[in-house]
Amino acid sequence: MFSFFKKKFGAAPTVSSDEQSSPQVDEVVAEPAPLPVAEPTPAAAAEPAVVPAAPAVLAEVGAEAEATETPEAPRKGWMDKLRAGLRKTGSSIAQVFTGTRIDEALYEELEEALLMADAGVKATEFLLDDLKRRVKEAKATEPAAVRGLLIDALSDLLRPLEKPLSVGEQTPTVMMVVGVNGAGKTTSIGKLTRHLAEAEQKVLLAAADTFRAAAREQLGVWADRTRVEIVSQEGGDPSAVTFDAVTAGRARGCDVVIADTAGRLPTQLHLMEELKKIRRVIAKAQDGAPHEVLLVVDGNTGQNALSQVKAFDDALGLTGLIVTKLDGTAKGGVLAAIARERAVPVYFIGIGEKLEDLQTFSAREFAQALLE
Ligand SMILES: Nc1nc2c(ncn2[C@@H]2O[C@H](COP(=O)(O)OP(=O)(O)O)[C@@H](O)[C@H]2O)c(=O)[nH]1
Ligand SMILES: [Mg+2]
Repeated sequence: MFSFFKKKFGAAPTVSSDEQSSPQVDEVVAEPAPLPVAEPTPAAAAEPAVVPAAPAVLAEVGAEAEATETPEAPRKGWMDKLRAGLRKTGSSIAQVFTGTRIDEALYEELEEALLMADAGVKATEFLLDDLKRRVKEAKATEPAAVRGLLIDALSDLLRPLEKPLSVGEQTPTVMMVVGVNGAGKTTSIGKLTRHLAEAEQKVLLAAADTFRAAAREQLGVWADRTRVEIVSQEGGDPSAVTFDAVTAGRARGCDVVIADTAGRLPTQLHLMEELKKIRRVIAKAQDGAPHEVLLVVDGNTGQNALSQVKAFDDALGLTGLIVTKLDGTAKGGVLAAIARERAVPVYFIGIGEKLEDLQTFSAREFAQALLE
C-alpha cells in the first residue's frame, strides 16, 4: 500500500506504509515537517521521506462512515468498489476456471475472456505464455490453482506501472494535466489538490482550460481555498495563463503548481501543438519544469485508452497516468495492454466522483479485484 503521494527531502522520518497508523506517523500528519534546515544525512537524502498523507485523508473518509474504523478499512471499501466495477469482466474471466480440467479449451476460453476485458492481443498472448509456464512449473492440476497463477502473472505484468507521485524535490513541483474531453481531468485535479492541501502543501492551480468558464468554478469547488489559489483568465491564451501561474507559484513559494488543460483528441493536431507550446512555456517559466505531464484516461474506453496513451506520450513525453471511471463498466484489462505496450506509471485510479475515490494504484490489488 502507498501513501497518497511521496514528498521528497522532507525532514519527516522515513516510514514504511505499513506503519502509517503508528503514533509517530500521526504526529507527522498533525504537524507537517519543516523543510530541512540541517544537512540531511546521505541515507536520508537517498531515501525520500514519505509524508503519510493517506492517514489524514483516511481519517476524514473514516469520519464520514464510522469513527472506529481502522485506517485499512477505507482501503478495503475502495477495493470492494473497484471489484464491483470490474465484476462484469472478473466474473467472465473467473468462469474460465470453474471446470475440472486444465486443457487447451481452458486456455482458449481464457484468451477470449482476456480479449473481451480489453487486454489487447499483445498482453493476452504474453499472459497466456507466462501462465502456461507457471502452470508447468507449479505442476498445477486444478483449474482453481490456475486462477491463482494468473493473478501472479497479471500482478507481475502490472508491477512496472506502480509508482507513487512525488512532490517536494523542486519548488514548486509543476504538473500539467492533459487528456480528451470528459476523461476526468478537472475532477482528478480537484481531488489531488485536496489531498495535497490536507498534507499542508501550498497548491496553485492554473485554469489553462480557457475554453470553458465552468472549468474554473469546477476547480474552485474542489479547492480548499485557504491553501489553494487559482490563476485564470477568461478566454485567455492557455500558454500565457500557465506561464503566469508558474511564475506566480515561484514568487509565492508554492509547493505545487497544477495546470488543468482543455480536453482534446490526439488527432486534433493544432490542439496538440498548443499543448506542446504550454509545455515549452512552462520550461521557460521554470528550468526543468514541467516535472510531471499527466494523462487522464477514462478506463471505459478500452483499447482507445491505449491509443491515447501512445499518442499523448509521443507528443509530450508523459510521466504518469490517472485512469478514471473504473467504477463504471470498465473492463480493466486495458491496464495490462498499457503495461505491455506503453508502460507509463499509473499514479492514481479513479473509482467514483468523491474525494476518497481517487486512489493509488497497486498491481496486486488490481489483479485480485479483476480476477477474484
Ligand atoms: N464514475 C466516475 N465518474 C468520474 C470519475 N472521474 C470523473 N468523473 C466524472 O466524469 C465527468 C467529467 O469529468 P471532468 O473532470 O469534468 O472531465 P474533464 O473534461 O477531463 O475535465 C464528471 O461528471 C466527473 O464527475 C470517476 O473516477 N468515476
Ligand atoms: Mg475539465
